[in-house]
Amino acid sequence: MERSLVFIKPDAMQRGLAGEIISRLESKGLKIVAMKMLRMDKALAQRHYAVHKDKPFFNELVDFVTSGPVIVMVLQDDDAVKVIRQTMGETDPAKALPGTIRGDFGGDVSHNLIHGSDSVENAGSEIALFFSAKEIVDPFIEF
Ligand code: IDP
Ligand code: MG
Repeated sequence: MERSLVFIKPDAMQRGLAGEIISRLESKGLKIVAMKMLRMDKALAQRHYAVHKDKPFFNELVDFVTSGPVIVMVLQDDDAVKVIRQTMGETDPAKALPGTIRGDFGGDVSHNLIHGSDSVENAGSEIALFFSAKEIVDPFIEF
């Protein structure tokens, strides 16, 4: 079982796409094991995107992701990281295939609707930034 950190970015929240995005992820079989809405402060956004701190778009990225609320989730499934990345589509919505979230709902490279961890290792540290262990509800109870 693998876990990934996903958040619905402020552009998707503003466009009313949260339900559609969550629905697509659930339809792929991913289980929500943690979820909350929050507005990131700059410190949290800078830590989350620390790997990009020397990129020319870093400040714009931090400003954007702190510009409004996000819904942040931990999703779980076999191969969750890869399945989520495939469901999201490529970083640049112009290059993302139809059928993917970014390919179908567009935007641009700075406003691309969704974050998903890019590796199991990064997923672990990203999850720890947003959630305490007791906020993650696992295992799923059979009923
Ligand atoms: P990812 O979200 O598909 O993993 P990353 O390369 O990790 O893409 O970049 C993180 C985020 O930074 C992207 O989702 C996007 O919001 C933003 N970003 C990436 N490249 C650019 C760029 O060239 N210009 C502006 N923003 C960018
Ligand atoms: Mg990334």
